[in-house]
Amino acid sequence: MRKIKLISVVLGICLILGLVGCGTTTSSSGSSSSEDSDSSSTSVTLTGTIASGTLGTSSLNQNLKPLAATDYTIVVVDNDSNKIYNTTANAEGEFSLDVPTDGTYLVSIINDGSYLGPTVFDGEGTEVNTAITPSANADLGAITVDSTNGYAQTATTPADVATSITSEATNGKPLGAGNDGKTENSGVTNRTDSDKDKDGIPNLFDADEDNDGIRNGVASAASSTEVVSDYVESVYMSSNIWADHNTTEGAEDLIALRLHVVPVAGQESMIASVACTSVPSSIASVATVRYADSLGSPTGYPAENSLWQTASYGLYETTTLASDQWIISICPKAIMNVGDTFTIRVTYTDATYEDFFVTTAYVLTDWAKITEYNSTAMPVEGTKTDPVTYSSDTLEITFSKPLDEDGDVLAGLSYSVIYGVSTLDGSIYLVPGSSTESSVTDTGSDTLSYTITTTANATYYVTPVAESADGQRNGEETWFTRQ
Ligand SMILES: [Ca+2]
Ligand SMILES: [Ca+2]
Ligand SMILES: [Ca+2]
Repeated sequence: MRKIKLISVVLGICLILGLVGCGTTTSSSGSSSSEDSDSSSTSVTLTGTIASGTLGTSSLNQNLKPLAATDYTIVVVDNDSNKIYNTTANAEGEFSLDVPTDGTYLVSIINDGSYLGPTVFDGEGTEVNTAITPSANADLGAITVDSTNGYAQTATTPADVATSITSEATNGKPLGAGNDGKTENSGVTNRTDSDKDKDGIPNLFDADEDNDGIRNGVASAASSTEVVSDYVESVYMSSNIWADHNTTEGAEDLIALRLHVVPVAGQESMIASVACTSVPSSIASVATVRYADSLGSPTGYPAENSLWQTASYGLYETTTLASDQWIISICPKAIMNVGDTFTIRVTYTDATYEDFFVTTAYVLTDWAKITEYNSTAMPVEGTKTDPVTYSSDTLEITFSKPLDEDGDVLAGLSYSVIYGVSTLDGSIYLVPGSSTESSVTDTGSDTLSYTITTTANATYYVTPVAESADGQRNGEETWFTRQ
């Protein structure tokens, strides 16, 4: 009897807003649980060797060489249950992973905190096979990983290739390879598989799992948000950006990115510790710890502004929230990328653990900002120390939408405007303790407008807000004084 550890993954998407963020956050999925299984009858062992090379050439094997680098993680998704199994290759690129017999599995590679791509087992041209159904121990042999093209391929076709699980491809390259699945492909009919839009990228890591042009988590929760675990209810990322008008800081310095691990109610005491075993290389050495009262006074929380790396990328149990969770809030301090992936390990009191993955589905590079008021371009004035002055009865604001990593409007967000009368504290106008938030219908235009009825001799706090389904909010805070 061997113990098989199922691992769960979560895909997050991060969000972030723009921040660089990420984009989405999300959460995840996954599965898992630590269960005892009789490996002799219910599991098979997958082995193989990760090697670097260039795919899509006739001399596939000529460039093969074992990867000396560690931190290549092999993530196997069960196409029926979406359960996740993972392991990390050794310095020679070798890996071994036990999975239940006769499951159908998609195999992905993560390297250095970023989703690298799926594995192709057979096929060429416009359709390739991206899954295996091993009925016995299977040596997948050399798996060439092409980080430039964003996918991997076995040197030979495994005997147990799942011929029914295919991905649309171009010259043998899955359509989602190299773009984290975010490219919208025409002529695709979705299915119910773990790669529902047939671009080769498992839903768990696909920035747009249903190929509708809207990133995971923006308009609705990703399918991978549900975690299957005896002890963990959900794992997700959240973020927001509240920017000062005319700030010179970039999104990477403004974003507040939180990772959350929520235990199953009543199972809190089973969790011994939570920490990331892998974080995106873009932020690993520079991200700093944020603090806010809303974090719930976590036990042992690191010092504000300290490097998260110094705290070994830990998450901390809250003590004052309605229900406890493990949490960390960070400032990325560097631009993140779509596909950036956090591996979050939850270690239990019996020393077993489960891993969950949270992946960035979009990165915000701009946030909701007022561009005009009463048909006048927004000036440099408008800050808490220097409000814009106007004299009409109403204040009509026009605001821009957040942009993604490609400089395009991030589709699918919902919009609102927060406003309220601000009071002066010394030389600074405050964010009002009581305010109104009104939704704004998205007309489809690049900018949206909203009109506020105002009274004379009052100063207003006005912030346009862009919000995603998974709770990311961002906007620029401005102040207006009606004379
Ligand atoms: Ca996709
Ligand atoms: Ca996909
Ligand atoms: Ca979508």
